[in-house]
Amino acid sequence: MSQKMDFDAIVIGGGFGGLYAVKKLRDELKLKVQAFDKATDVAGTWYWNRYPGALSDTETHLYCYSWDKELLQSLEIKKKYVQGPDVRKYLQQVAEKHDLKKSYQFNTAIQSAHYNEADALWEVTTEYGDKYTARFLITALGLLSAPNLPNIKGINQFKGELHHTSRWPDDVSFEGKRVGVIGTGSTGVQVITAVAPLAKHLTVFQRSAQYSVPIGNDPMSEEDVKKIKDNYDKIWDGVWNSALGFGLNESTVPAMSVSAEERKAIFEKAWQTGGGFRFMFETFGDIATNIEANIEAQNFIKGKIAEIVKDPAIAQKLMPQDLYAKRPLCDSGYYNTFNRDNVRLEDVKANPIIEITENGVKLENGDFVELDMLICATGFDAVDGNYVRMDIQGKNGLAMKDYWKEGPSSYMGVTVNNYPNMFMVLGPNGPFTNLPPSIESQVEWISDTIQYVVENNVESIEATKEAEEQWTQTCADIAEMTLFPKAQSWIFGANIPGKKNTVYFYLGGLKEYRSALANCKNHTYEGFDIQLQHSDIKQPVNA
Ligand code: FAD
Ligand code: NA7
Repeated sequence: MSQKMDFDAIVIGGGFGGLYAVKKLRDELKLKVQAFDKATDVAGTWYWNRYPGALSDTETHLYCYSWDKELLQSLEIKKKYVQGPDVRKYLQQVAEKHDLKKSYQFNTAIQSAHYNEADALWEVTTEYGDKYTARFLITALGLLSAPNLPNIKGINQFKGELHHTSRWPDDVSFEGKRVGVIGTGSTGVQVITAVAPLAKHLTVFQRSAQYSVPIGNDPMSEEDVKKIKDNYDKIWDGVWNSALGFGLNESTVPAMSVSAEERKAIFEKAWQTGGGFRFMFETFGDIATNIEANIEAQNFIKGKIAEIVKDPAIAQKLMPQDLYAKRPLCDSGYYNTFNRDNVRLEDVKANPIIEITENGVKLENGDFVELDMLICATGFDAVDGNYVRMDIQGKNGLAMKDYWKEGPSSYMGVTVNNYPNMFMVLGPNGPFTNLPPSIESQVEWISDTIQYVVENNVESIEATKEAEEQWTQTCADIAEMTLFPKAQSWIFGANIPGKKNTVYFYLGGLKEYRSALANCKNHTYEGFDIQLQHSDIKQPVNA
């Protein structure tokens, strides 16, 4: 015991996860907490993703915390879905109301976190070389947070404006500009639809076509809002007892159990209602698990593309060739955007980008697209990206990027063998759901666990190898029951060249996930190695 302990807990991240962790540990457990974010303010995802069209596709009333009931009642619900700036505003409100900013040092990237086994302390080093120690490390680094910049020959030579959607500056103008967008995932679909009417010309470089359905982002009447606010307890109860946490009626009806006419009518109703998760999970119960059902959904959406897009050759390019088994997308007029005179679609799977030059994009067939601005909507090194980009070392100096070389593993998405007293929010193999309810569930479990540690003379708590392996296997087994691993997407790490294509999520649903957390706690942290403190060891500092 030699090192001084600066804080009881260090929290990294100022998004939904980090903010709630600070609130719980500082205000409820009365610990001395210091938090960091490399951003200059709170909001995490929504601090960084300021591109035009940024929108949550969780409905507004469920893209928030359940625990601040007062804020739920004052929540501004303008439309069914909430725009990026309004999520930012909400998280600002949370931070200000609970005085959370005073616990943060912003504009500070954490470069390393090393576990000192002798002292059972985490030592954290900032980008400025400052070092701090704490007993507990809470990493709320974000699962869609580490940008994936495409490694295309010549990209750095481009003399026009080059933006990644998740590093978007505030003062971008499109007027009179020839804009290119690389990427047609959830972000690409949003930014393309929003930028097309603003730019002089827009070229979309599409590598994989996407299934997308209308979002149905209707304005909310006073009556709609009242109905939600009067029934919030019941609504949240539905969320906690659901698989997806999106507040929808998760269907259990197999698609092929109804007639073709009825199936079409159900799809049509969902198309008219809007919402990607609704379309995939509220229509039928087996679209994500049964190939026949999946093909029916694919064909319905392809039929819509053919109806909407006037030029049949463009419509054909927009029709995906693979399964409808990526994160379900929804949009505010995406396919219709390709009817505009100022929009051109380049299928860069058929005709790849071979180079980016000072003033545009060179394609394999010799075409050259001159651009003033290039937008990379190329996604993220998702889930473990921020973990392996940081220097995290556990027991015996074990580097996380080495430990996870063959794909990340965790126990319940919150803890990792060899990394005692470290707790992750939305770590690998956590639930795939509407995320604020999963974040809340995890932060509450983390807080309860830390309370247990503090009250029971525990020095360190660490997931066992066996528990971690079993959880990872459970995640793999559940994933195999679905069609998701058969589609190439970030959900399985397939979007990053060289990244291990493996399981990154627990697809067993929120309700089951919460019961796994609760069972572990109720069985006095089964699956954990718990070391008691020696008598001379530090006590929590307490603020
Ligand atoms: P984040 O909000 O990502 O926050 C992590 C923070 O950690 C960041 O601010 C980052 O700067 C900081 N950080 C990371 N590493 C370091 C370091 N080394 N040092 C210092 N700071 C660090 N989810 C949904 O459920 N529904 C949606 O509709 C939805 N829409 C989305 C739309 C977009 C465009 C994106 C990108 C994501 C969307 N998500 C959605 C997922 C979203 O990320 C989560 O809902 C949620 O915001 C995650 O919160 P978080 O606190 O875990 O992480
Ligand atoms: P995604 O879903 O990973 O989409 C990224 C897109 O960028 C996708 O269309 C990729 O094509 C494309 N891409 C990536 N690299 C390249 C290169 N080198 N060349 C051409 N095209 C490329 O990320 P998003 O940001 O849209 O969405 C991620 C999540 O964040 C989303 O689910 C929301 O929750 C928010 P590909 O499909 O790999 O062929």
